[in-house]
Amino acid sequence: MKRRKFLQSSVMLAPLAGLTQALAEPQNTIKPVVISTWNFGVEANAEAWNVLSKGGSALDAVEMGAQVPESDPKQNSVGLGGLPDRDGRVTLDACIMDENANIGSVACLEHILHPISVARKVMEKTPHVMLVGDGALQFALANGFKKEKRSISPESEKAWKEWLKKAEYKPVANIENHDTIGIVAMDKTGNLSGACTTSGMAYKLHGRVGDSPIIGAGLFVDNEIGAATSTGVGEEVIRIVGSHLVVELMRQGNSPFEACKKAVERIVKNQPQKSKEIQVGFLAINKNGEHGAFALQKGFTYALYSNEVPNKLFEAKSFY
Ligand code: SD4
Repeated sequence: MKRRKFLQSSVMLAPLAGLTQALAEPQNTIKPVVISTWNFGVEANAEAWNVLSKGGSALDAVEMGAQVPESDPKQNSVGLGGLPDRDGRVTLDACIMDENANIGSVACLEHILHPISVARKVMEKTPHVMLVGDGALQFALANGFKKEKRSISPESEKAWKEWLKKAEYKPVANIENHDTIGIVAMDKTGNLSGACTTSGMAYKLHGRVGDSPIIGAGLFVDNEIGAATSTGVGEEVIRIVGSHLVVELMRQGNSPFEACKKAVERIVKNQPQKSKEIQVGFLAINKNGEHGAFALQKGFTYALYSNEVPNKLFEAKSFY
């Protein structure tokens, strides 16, 4: 990606000086590199970088990074700290994909601290790619994961009880507090992997599954081309098989920024009215380690960590 295009792709929240330096040699592949969604991406990246900077694999890096918000009980959009469904149950969705198109996924999983690691076990230990609900829990317990006694945080329970007074399902863009972590990385050897984990849309119907655990929707990796992930209203991402679309658009020669933008435009084309009220954001890297992001609404932040840009937060450009 040319420097001009890169600058178009994002508005830096940090000073521009470092960035200019970082992009002085656009021909060189930027690796290792990790990017992840939203403000908590900074902490997730730091953990992922611990792995990448020691020569570890992109797969280990994204799993470690995704575990960070999963472990945080104050994080009300990922992991067991997440807001529940309308029945008061915290149901978790996660998936992981490596450089060889190995995939693993869990959906509607309860009582488990690290759904991303269960997804990895599904990938590595089963002939399947996705386990849901009780079956996913059963598999997790059989594979050494602990059933957490408390499966909803006191704060989330309080928020749910408040919500029950009106019981209206009306997600508000960016302030609905259910941001997903999508994290994609390229390691020193040039291999790509990605992970995505969430508690999903707050106050969803019990059993609802969003884009985040669906390979191709919430996450997609093609080791020849690049990797992409998404956040926001999952139904709209599934409708366009968003992350796969972004990767295929990069295959056709689009930069990560252009690919993310075109995917967002597809959502607008499908749902011109609805797209004004909801948030969806895409984040991608290509095989050169160049990155890009684009969202429907303002306010979609993401974090980038490479040797040249040590963990900075950006705000993506948006359609509206
Ligand atoms: C979902 N994509 O369950 C997730 C939610 C999300 O920012 O990312 N919110 O649809």
